[in-house]
Amino acid sequence: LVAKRREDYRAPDFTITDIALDFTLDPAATRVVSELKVQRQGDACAPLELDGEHLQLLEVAIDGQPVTDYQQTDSGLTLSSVPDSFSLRIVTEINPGENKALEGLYLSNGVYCTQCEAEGFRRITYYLDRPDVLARFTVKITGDKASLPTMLANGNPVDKGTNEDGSHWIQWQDPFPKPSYLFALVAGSFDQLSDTFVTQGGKTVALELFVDKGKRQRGVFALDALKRSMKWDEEVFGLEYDLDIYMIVAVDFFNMGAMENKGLNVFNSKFVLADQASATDEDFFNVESVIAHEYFHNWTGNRVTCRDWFQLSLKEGLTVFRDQQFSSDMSSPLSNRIKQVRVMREHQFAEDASAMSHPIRPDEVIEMNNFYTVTVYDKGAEVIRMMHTLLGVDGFRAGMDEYFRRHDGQAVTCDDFVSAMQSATDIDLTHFSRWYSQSGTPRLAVKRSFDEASEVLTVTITQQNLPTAEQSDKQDLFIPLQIEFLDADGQHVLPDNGMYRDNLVIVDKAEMTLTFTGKGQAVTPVALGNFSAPVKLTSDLTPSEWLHAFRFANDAFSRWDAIQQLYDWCIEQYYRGAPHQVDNTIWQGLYQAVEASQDNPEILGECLVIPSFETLCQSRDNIDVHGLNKARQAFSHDLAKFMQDLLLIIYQTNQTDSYAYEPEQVSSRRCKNVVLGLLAELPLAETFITEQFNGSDNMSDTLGALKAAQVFDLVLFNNLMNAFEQRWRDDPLVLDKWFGLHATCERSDILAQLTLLRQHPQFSQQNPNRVRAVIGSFAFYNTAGFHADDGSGYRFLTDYLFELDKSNPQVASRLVTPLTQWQHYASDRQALMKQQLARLLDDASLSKDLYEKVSKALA
Ligand code: BAL
Ligand code: ZN
Repeated sequence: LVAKRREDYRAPDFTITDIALDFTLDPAATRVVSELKVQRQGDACAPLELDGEHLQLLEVAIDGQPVTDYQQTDSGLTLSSVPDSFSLRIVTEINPGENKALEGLYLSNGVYCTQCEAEGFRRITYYLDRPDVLARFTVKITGDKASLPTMLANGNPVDKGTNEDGSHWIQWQDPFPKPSYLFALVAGSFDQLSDTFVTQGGKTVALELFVDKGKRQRGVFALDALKRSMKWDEEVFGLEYDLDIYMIVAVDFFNMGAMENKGLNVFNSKFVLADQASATDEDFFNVESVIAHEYFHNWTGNRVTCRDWFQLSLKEGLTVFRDQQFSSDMSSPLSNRIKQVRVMREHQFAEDASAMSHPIRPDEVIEMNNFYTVTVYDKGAEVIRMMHTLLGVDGFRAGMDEYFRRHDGQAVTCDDFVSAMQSATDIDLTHFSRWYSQSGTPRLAVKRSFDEASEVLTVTITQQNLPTAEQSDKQDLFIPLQIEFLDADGQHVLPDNGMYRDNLVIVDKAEMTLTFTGKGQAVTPVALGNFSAPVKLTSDLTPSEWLHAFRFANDAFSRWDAIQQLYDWCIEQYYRGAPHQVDNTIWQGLYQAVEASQDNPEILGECLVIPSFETLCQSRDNIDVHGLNKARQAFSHDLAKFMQDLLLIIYQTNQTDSYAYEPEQVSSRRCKNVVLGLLAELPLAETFITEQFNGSDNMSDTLGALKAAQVFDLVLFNNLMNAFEQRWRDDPLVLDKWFGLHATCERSDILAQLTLLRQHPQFSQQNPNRVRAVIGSFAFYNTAGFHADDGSGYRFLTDYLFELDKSNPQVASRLVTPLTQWQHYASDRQALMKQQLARLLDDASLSKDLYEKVSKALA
């Protein structure tokens, strides 16, 4: 298997200006007629090399004449001598019913649906399946009228009719040239929600949402979220929708979260369906943010797309940044920022430290599906955010305007984006743009030294960029570091030198120093405000200074982070077997910090979350997994015990009235449920958990009670879980929460439990959501079970991956991630993990998805 390299990009020798597709839908034998207008644009002798996989070729004709002198392989079709401009007709047959990989056109639960990004279109017909070939699509769909009353494709419906055999047909036309990855087709029987949106230019757009029969009510929130997204993009970026109709279809079988196909988004139903009874506040949040994300792609992704797949972050990093800004405007900047940073610290830092490390713009790819990563998406968004910080709101908007002015209708690169941004700022972005090519998490250290004689306090900021798996040479990056300085009274002070602007320094070399003259030595630097750069920060702050920072820092994120750093320090003392180092001053300090925040449930709820095991791993090496996990649990227990009276008060004062998904209630519920999770460490919690479960009128509180029961005791947990199963047994999407809770339960018989879950009537290996809920939850979040000392957790996952890889390599490749991230653990554990990876690599039939990750993890 050979890797493709970014530097090998060549413009295609041909382009396709128009494509007319004609589908006759059939579960086992769908016929696809494709009529292409092909235009040579490169080498006069070049053959036409079309991509195609899993296709049965029936006919090829050029300008109406049948052709037989072509070469057909497993991966494509080559026509050696073709004119410079011609029409090409290709007829293929495909089998959507047998397509369990869920790429291309597939049939599940009676619904035909497509997923073409990144390279799925080649499973539908032979084509130049690359994002820099933009064509106008016309699509005719013929299907059974009774079972497929709804048949959709991109663009606007232009014609329809009924055939004599009782089937019906419809024709769609998309006026915007687009790459094949944005093609979509859906056919099935749905409940439909309809609405309209009037753009700021006065155009009325029809909005249509299609959901499973009987789920209409659960689609209302998503449709509203769409309207909020459309309005926000007009207000903040001046971007209007461009077609007459915008459709969203929710399907149950989907590898990704959702897909931004032009005018016809296809969604995993998990990110559409939400109501009070069945969805948590977090679900509502996710629905709104994914709806927004896919909508925002209409400009950042569809109108301006990627030249090649190495440029994926061009559209994904930018669109994640845009959806993050939207969510923050819809709810609260602080809780949003904390959520985003948790993803970075738990998952992206882990990826950067692993064998799968790659820059946000990767250089080498074997299987593109492996690069829809937290690095490309979330670190990509952090890079855009740093530009936003450097350019300011107006500068960033000016850069975006210029980007669309230059590139609307084109397929471009990350360099093109930076160049448009460059036009809107005096800052030279050349150094900054290394963020696109360098992988790894920079380490920043902030340290102080005091010279008694001159009374000068020096703050030294160093950056270190360690080699990563695929890249040994590193350069210093251009890092915007938000920082504030507090004196002993909590007053803000400024250094003599070095500030770029208010609260911001630019760390663009290995070391820089800031000095304070005559301010004494009690100056506390509070760095990385608002997580201004995706770096790991260490500093020489003491526990009492973290508490000081919490009390006096202006930046709300820094206040939260100060408590997190202090927790990390405390857990480290437990881990080293010295819990007494966490003395009464620290407990009292934490108590007072919590007490002082009682009227702010938002920050309180976040501050009472103990750093996750995964986050703790990112600042440690040679980890004794069970030692660290137990240290974390013991610290949580002692914290709950010390604060018991205060936690009870907070639990009571944060009860909410009848349910509404709105920011204040969300914060209170979150705070209450985080507190219940801590109280679950104590015997008195049983009543609270049971009462909350029985009295709950919403899924957030129900799940909060179940999570607390999981911590409290197995008997209570099992009782409540059984009741939950009774209530939701016919609703697999909701039951995923139950699957996930069982799979993360730290119990000695967890593997037997997992086997039972796999036998559950609602479990289906064909459905990615079920697989992620059971196997994914176990591998990613069941620390004790997955990392069992005898290696049985690793073996269980590996055995499962052998099976799953045969039907759905894309999902299998996601699930192998925890096994590939062995770098932080002690060597005996690394050996156990590698043993299982080696079993996978030994399998000659391994998919290229798994091969790429496993072989790198063992290199
Ligand atoms: N483009 C793949 C799904 C998403 O990021 O929107
Ligand atoms: Zn996206």
